[in-house]
Amino acid sequence: MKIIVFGGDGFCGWPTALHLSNKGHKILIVDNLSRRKIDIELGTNSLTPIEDIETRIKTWNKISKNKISFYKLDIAKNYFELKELFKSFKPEAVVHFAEQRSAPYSMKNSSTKSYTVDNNVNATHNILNAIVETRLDCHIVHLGTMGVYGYGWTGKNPIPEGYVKVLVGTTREEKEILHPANPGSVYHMTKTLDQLMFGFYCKNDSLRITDLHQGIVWGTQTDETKLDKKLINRFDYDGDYGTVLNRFLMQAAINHPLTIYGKGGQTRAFINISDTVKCINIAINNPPKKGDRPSIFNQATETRKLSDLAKLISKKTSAKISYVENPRKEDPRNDLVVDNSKFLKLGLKPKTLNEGLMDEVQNITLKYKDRVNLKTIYPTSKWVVK
Ligand code: NAD
Ligand code: USQ
Repeated sequence: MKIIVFGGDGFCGWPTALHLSNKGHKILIVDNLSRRKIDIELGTNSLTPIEDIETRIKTWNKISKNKISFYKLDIAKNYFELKELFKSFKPEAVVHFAEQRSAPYSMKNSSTKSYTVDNNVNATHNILNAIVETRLDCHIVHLGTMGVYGYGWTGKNPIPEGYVKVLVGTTREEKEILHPANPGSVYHMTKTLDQLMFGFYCKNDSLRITDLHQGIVWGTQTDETKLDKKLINRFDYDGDYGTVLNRFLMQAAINHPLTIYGKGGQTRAFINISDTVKCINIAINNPPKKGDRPSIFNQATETRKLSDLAKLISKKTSAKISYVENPRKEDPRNDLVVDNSKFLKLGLKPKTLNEGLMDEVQNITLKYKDRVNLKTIYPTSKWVVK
């Protein structure tokens, strides 16, 4: 299949491009390299020494019989160039990772808020527009987030995969609707806007769209990125882009106390990067039909309370735990159970936290700990403007 991976230089996009290439697909990566630019803006870096995109691709193309190509483009700003790209490459599927994905960065100030909205909404809408205008039969696989549901559930019922049944009015008419949106940051809000655009374009133009509501991704390497050291994936650890579990693993490696925000009563959903790439392959192989509503999968394999997660890592590594004033506006505690039966039924065999954590510490965080910029560990973005 011919597939464009938008955002294919990023943390999830790069290993996905390699995995899909390994599966025999013809891959074109499209990325504006904005993530690398933001590292420079924030004075931080990937913990792992990542190569530039040209070297990455040259290295892969030496190893693999299936070649990957790269096109540098800001898809939020250059609609006509994007449309021409669709016309010339004629993808049968696209995977859309190309959004600003950090909640703290999206809450930093008015310009990062506007940038996140402009970038994410326009990137998604331009892809939809281009498929309609070029009349290609192209399946969109989009990376959404568990955060669109919010964290208001009691844990008595699992979060359903995208849609909920409701009884309306005095006649108690049954309807199935998109799960109510309850975003916790400007970034998460853009993902709820994406959902509305997907619903509209499925209804109006019969586009085929799969939206993957992904949990927090942890880990670094996949079978493909391990094949050569120049293929290594990025690992974010700073206060804006570092996600909680990878941050804890990096902190344990440098003997820094694990930074729990608040008391750690927040429960979140997690998935290992090697399962991310497998889920995307499964989604590509199981597209919805034309005329269907967006197909939604919960792409998460386990849920954990942050205090339990910190204790687990502390037990394995002897790291200390610290409680930091929470810079975010979020409930101090919540329970969370997630229905992920669609992926399990399609054959996903999840990698659990218990089996992967120490491998990550030994092969990544201890190995590269000297690259940590200590100044970027604590969070600086605050949710409430004072
Ligand atoms: P990332 O920032 O590492 O990668 C995103 C890539 O998209 C970057 O390479 C960036 O340069 C590119 N990009 C951004 N805007 C672009 C534009 N306008 N034009 C072209 N390229 C553009 O992020 P990631 O962690 O790989 O996340 C990928 C997707 O998965 C995001 O949409 C994110 O919301 C979603 N997701 C990530 C996680 C996670 O824990 N990392 C969890 C759930 C969902
Ligand atoms: N947290 C800590 N200590 C830290 C960092 C974070 O306690 O050092 C807490 C936060 O307060 C929050 C939780 O950990 O309660 C998760 O924070 P995070 O930064 O790991 O994840 P989040 O902001 O939700 O965003 C990440 C990705 C985003 C993706 C989302 C999936 O950056 O792109 O959409 O995970 S989900 O959370 O399931 O919506």
